[in-house]
Amino acid sequence: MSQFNILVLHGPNLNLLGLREPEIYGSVTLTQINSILQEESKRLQVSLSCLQSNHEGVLVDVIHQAMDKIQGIVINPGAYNHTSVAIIDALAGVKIPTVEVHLSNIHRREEFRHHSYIAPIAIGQISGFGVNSYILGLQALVNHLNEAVNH
Ligand code: CA2
Repeated sequence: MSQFNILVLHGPNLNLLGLREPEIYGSVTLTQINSILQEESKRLQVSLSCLQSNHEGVLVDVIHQAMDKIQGIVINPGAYNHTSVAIIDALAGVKIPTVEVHLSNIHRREEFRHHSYIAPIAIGQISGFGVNSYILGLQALVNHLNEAVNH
């Protein structure tokens, strides 16, 4: 196992995945996504923890608690992506490299989803590939961390 501890954060309503609106968000549940990511983390030789919350303050607290323990974050902020200054401030405050992911392509959807508060402080954004957005996001994050160590 490598030295990297990765945190996957899921924002509001993502606990409903696979149970409601499968035409937009697919039929895979959040539990299944987390176990796919655990599998991928073994392949990438990192440790992974996952958390979902419907509460902005809980997400802010968890980001603060990640300081000095977590080397990288994959976040699907859900609707908070388009509203939350508190989450960007928390991520900017802890300075943990972060990748923003979305199941749907936010740029092909309603105008209000096009703006991301998180994007300017993220390493990058992956949007529109369903569950693969998370896998690609995790791979990109671990690549980024490995490159930083090897340079
Ligand atoms: O595409 C994504 O991953 C989003 O982050 C999902 C958010 C949405 O507000 C963002 O614009 C894009 C919504 C998550 C809601 O998830 C549900 C899942 C099943 C049923 C109802 C909601």
